Amino acid sequence: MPPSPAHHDLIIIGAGFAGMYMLIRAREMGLSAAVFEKGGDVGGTWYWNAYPGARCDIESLEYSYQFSEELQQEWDWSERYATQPEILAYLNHVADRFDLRRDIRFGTRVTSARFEEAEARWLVESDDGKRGTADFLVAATGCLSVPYTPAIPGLESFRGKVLHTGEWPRAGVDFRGLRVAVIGTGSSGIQSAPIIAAEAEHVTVFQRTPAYSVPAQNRPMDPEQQAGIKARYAEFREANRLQIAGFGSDCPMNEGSALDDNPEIRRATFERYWEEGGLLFLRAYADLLLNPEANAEAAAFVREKIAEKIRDPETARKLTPYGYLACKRLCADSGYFEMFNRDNVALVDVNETPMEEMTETGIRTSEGEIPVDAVVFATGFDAMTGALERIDIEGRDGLRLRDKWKDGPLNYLGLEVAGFPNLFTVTGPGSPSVLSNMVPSIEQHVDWISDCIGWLRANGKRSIEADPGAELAWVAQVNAIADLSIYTHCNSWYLGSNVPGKPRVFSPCLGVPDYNARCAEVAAAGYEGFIVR
Ligand code: NA7
Repeated sequence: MPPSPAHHDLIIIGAGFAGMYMLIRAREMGLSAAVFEKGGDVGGTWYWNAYPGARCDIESLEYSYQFSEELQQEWDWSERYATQPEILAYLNHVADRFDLRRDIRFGTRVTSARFEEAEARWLVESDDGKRGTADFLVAATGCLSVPYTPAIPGLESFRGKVLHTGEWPRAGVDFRGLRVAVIGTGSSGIQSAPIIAAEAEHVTVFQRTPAYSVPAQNRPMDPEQQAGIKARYAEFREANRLQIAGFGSDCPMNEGSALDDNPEIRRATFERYWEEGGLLFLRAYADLLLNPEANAEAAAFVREKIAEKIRDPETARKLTPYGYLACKRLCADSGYFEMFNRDNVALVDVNETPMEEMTETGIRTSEGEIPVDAVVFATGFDAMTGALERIDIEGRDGLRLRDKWKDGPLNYLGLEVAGFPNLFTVTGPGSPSVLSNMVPSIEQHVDWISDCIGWLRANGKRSIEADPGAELAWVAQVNAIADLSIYTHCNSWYLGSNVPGKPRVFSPCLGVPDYNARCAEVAAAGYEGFIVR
């Protein structure tokens, strides 16, 4: 007989921002916890997405933990927007400082988790044969952690390098002398292509949808600004919690409508917020994401700005974005459009010139073969639900999560699912997650989960799960709120529509302050909307 698996109060899946903080909180509460992590070290998203140019689009001073005043005081950021290596260094510092690695099993991919009703515990199994049982299972599996690669005929026959931005080789890639194809023009393609083009012999960008992008206006960290924020960090964090997406309090939202200003004032306002850079541009007017006409004004402004940067009119035409601004996540770039003025960069619009297949030596399009030595897939992720559905999660009465979610991710508050007692999802579908500053949203969830477990223990309860009625109402509410915005009017990964066959349901919940208030109210009311046994 195989030995009984070790039992813990908690098993945590994933050692990124979420899993690491969950482990810290569990230890503080005196709970035993084991973390199962697929990667070779901590970092999650910031471990895997090590592609050239990877950078956060939320400012460093906000995209960081706030649970420890000492930690936020001692760490210095070197740039306004941190690069992937700097964020990973920060997470390594956190792992060292709190001695986290002793409870993390690296290189361990969880394959299944089964709720054993008689004992009210979860049995977790992994691909390397490690097993464990726990009273509570916390999925800290990330929102963008399963890379999506489109099925291109002939891909297996290609003899060059095949890379995905979301699974970048740890040793890096030497692009010198190579002809490279970059497929995809979301954030990852837009960040990586200019850096690759500066090194490679040639880059061909394959674009399906031209991206709206606003220059990040990245710069070295101003030491005075950093010291100023550190001097009022708690107050700064509180002010950010009250922002619609949980960040940006130092760049206040212009509360008016874009349609109330005359064209001169509107233009001046857009110019001002353009200079702020990146996602902060969306704070130019409060109705940009709500009113299609207001959105059209901002979109026209961005299109004009983009056109000014590109010398070749035909290339400019192809790169001109259309449709709603920021319906797909707005990109923050550093020299993306300017890159197309280089002699070694070409653009293929796959709507006009479809990719037909990959050959041994390149990509055949409707206009002939483009020889390449490396292909970089910047084609995104099976977002929000992908990582959870890759694990064979079996709840009560043999119910499987991937069956339950076949028409979309039913959940309550993005925290729990009916039929899956004591399974918590950190920044799960149904919570603000990717439409907010992820780090404070992670902390809010981990704190809520910790308080919930503490409350269950204090009250002699064994299990908690979402009430089926509450989760139906919640998913309807999340989608009703999204329907008031422009977000449901395009094909984006927020809706799951980037992955063929995935049900089209809007997953993230818009509006951090209301969401946080709701979570607090529910807890204060003895976990209303949950079944507690
Ligand atoms: P995204 O934002 O999902 O972007 C993926 C890109 O890949 C996007 O431009 C897609 O075009 C394109 N794509 C996907 N499939 C294909 C095929 N078959 N052919 C051509 N082009 C394709 O992923 P990212 O990694 O860039 O960014 C994810 C998030 O990470 C980002 O929003 C930030 O939050 C950080 P489409 O637009 O679907 O036409």
